[in-house]
Amino acid sequence: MSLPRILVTRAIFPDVVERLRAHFEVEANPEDAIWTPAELAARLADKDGAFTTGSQRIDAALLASAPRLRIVANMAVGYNNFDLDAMNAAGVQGTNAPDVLTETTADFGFALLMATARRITESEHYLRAGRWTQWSYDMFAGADIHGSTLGIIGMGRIGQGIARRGAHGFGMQVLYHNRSRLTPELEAQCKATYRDKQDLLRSADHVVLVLPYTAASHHLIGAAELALMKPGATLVNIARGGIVDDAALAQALRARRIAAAGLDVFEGEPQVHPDLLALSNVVLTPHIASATEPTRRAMANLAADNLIAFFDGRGALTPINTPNATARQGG
Ligand code: 8YV
Repeated sequence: MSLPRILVTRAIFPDVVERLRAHFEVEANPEDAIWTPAELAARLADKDGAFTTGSQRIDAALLASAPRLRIVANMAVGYNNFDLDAMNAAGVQGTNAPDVLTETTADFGFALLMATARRITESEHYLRAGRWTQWSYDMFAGADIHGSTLGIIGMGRIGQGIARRGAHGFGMQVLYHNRSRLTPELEAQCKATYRDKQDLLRSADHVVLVLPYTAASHHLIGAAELALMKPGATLVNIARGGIVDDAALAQALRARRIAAAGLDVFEGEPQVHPDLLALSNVVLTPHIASATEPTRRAMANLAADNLIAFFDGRGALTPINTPNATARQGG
């Protein structure tokens, strides 16, 4: 019996590719070529499954050219690269990689908040440029973290991790906004209080975005929302580009409407809005919130485990949709 055929769309850990080769006929991408949608479609034409890394768009057009495809496993917790309606209609299972990256990503959210509020990268650039000649009382004075008010928009697992760090580690008052309220037990664990979005934006010294990117969260933070924030406030986005209107943010930062921003994700990344690049009161990182070796390895293994379990007939481990069972043979 021939093995299912799997496409691995980006270079990943070689040992994870080897694990896949024990179960599947694998076409990998060790050179890490960035395929156009047409090249991806051509490679998927004879594949039964795919391993994606969060940036390959899986939509109706692509699915139409991949008649055998039954599962796409995303090595990412976010799956805004998937058109779930199209995948459901086509009978294609999608999976993501939750849980294994929660604490690492929450660590990074906190690191980015601290770097931004305490002006760490800005002051390092100053030092490296040889501009540090003497101490002065207000040199790189930033905003306090301890004892301040932290507003978290998006209170899933990562948001809760940031809340726990803020409340228990830094004595912050934690406010959150989410589509649904946490249970009283979780609110108590996170020491977090629910607020509506406007109230949270007005009250928080630091706002961290950790929500999924959907049509409803597109430009959730634009000029009107930035205008509600405190003049000394910090904004951190570790969720997805597109949740923040980057042009409006650059304008607010330039006008010192808010003090600073820390951004790990961008609209149209890896392109970054040129107005953001020109500002000193923003910390910019290249989408690395989950980037530690053990976490990226765990994410890759979870995506691989999803493919293995699915083709073993055990079902996907972390499914994110309910595909139409009759759309594809055996689907
Ligand atoms: C990924 C992420 O590194 O998991 C996510 O949703 O944003 C990151 O952890 C990125 O999507 C590429 O895999």
